[in-house]
Amino acid sequence: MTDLNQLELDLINAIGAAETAAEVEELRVAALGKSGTISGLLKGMGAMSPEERREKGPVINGLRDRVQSALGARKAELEAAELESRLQAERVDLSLPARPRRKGGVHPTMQVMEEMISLFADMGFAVAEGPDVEDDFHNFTALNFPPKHPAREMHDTFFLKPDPQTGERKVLRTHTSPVQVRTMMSQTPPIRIVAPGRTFRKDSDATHTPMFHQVEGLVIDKGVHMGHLKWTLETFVARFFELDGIQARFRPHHFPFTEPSAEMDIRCDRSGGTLKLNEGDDWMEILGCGMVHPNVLRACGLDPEEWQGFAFGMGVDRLAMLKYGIPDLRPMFDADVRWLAHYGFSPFAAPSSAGGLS
Ligand code: 2U9
Repeated sequence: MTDLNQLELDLINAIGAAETAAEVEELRVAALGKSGTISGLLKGMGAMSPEERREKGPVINGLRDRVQSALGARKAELEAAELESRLQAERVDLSLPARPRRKGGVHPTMQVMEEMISLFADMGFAVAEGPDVEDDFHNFTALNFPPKHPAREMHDTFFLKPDPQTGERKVLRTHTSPVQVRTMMSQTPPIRIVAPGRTFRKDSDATHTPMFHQVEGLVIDKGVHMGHLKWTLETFVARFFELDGIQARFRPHHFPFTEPSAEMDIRCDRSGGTLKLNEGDDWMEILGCGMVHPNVLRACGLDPEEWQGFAFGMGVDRLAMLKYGIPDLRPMFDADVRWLAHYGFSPFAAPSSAGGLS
């Protein structure tokens, strides 16, 4: 029995000292494998007398059980340690910033449109939208375009095929003004909206594309006058160009839908190849505006004796080019990712009154 005690002690010590799962396996084979020491003892029980087997059997079986469980425990211990060290070694540090992979970006037109919306939203304007395909009434008639006005001509406007039943020819809207017409006809004043969107005209040269973007605005209320228009537009333009103030002039103009109408210019200096705002003796046209024509108010169901309004419109693409120094209009809509990678904005730089414009 002392031999068995010694054998158990040696085995338990060896198992405790094993450093790898492979060493534990070697010890298992040496003790419990086919020709292992303990297996030999178990086999020897066959040749024992029943009395001897009754005496030694439980001792040998006990030895086998204890060695077996020591082997299992050590194996589990080593496996857990190995797993822990692998987990440490293979840990992914999720706190590292993602590698920049900017191929595209937000188009400058859309960035500037968002900037404009954000600035007008701060002044209490809501955003209104409408369809790209319009009828003659909303695009022209309600806006006081006389029947023979040149803007209605085939060479200025994209007409769709006539409706086979009615003969009506829809148009691709030539401005976003039909959105304001629809708003006036469906809501009761006071109204304060901006209408951003795509517009279409048969124009294609160095400074015109057949599809372009506008933001138009409309305010309808009681007692609205040109002072309101002037403050709103001067404040907007100064904030848009991120200046403390701007020097503006309102040049008389003509639009069918406003009376009086004006174009707003801001002081600038173009000498030396760079454009400097608020300096020099030059003027740069920024937008068009005016007081809503009484005929337009009437066409939209409002009494001009009760309600007045002002409206304005601006070309978003041109203002994007001005603000961000884009020299050529034509590549703006080529959908070339290299152009976008150069002039595009990060989607995380969305303009807001809290986060800033650009
Ligand atoms: C309604 C009443 C009035 C919208 C206006 C302009 C002046 C204007 C141009 C600027 C550059 C178009 O993109 S552009 O070529 N727009 O100058 N737009 S007032 O007036 C309206 C609109 C709707 C019911």
